[in-house]
Amino acid sequence: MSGPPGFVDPVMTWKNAHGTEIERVPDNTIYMGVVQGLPVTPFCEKPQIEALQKQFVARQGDTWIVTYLKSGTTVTQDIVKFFVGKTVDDNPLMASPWLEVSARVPMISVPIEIANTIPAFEGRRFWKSHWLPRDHLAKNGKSKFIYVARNGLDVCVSFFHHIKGFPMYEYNGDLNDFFEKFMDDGKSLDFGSWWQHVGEWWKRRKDDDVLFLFYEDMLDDPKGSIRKMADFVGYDASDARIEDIVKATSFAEMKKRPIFYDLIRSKDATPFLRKGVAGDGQNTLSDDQVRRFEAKCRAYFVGELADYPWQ
Ligand code: PPS
Repeated sequence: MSGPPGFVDPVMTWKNAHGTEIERVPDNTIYMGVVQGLPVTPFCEKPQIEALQKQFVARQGDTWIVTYLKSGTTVTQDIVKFFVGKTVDDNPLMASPWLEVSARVPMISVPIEIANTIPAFEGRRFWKSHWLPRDHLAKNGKSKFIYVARNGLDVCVSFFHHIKGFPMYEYNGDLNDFFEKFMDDGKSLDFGSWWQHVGEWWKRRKDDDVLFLFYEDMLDDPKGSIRKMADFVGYDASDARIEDIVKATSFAEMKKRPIFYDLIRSKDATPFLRKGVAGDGQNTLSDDQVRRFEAKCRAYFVGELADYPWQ
């Protein structure tokens, strides 16, 4: 795997020297880690996750950006970087480190002992997580959570391109094969089932410490969505300031800026910022696949979520 100067490929490190720290999902064609029974991105690491659960000290003003993969995490990270005094060219990934990832990927994560020392900017710190709502993400009385959900059909297609593009997954399947893996409650995909992830956080959507947003609403009404985030974390911004953040974090503007992930994607891969639209899944998957997905939503979700609020 290639990468920027100084980048140590953690997957190869594990495969070569730390094979017991992480195991491959059995009988699977995607290289995946497993930590505490949950399939995780190969970049994640058991010691880091355990340190996060046992040693991380939550502080008043901490906010976690929580998502199932491919649901609008990075654009949310790009938005909140402005809330902690960063400017347009600053790396969004390090303004809200992904603490489940090994600190051996220093462009996106930090060791937990370092995380504990990161000073709050005007009382705020941000972290990224794809973890389910338990352990370090359960109500801890101090942290807040911005949860972003995206239409699962679009997540599925985006996720397929994501996995195809990162050599660490070693995936040779096609979209039909991937769709079946997604439908199989993500037993062999990073962070498990989309239904479970969204469903668990949906139950928490009215809690005071949770701001539940839809990616689709962020596309339709970026100003309103950013204003909600700002109010939620206590970022006092004028309308003009919010307008500036809207402009800077549009798909077109973000695409002009380099993002670390593209440095470690295959040369022929789709870019990390691929399309940035709603409805790609419906247009790409077959009618039968769409029907099966919707039937699973109706069977799994109850109430408003089953009514498909993201369309
Ligand atoms: S990851 O790997 O889980 O962190 O991915 P994540 O950032 O959650 O999702 C990536 C998808 O979000 C799209 N994206 C955007 N959409 C709209 N506006 C902006 N600014 C933006 N930035 C990223 C990105 O293109 C991925 O979606 P797809 O459908 O693949 O294009």
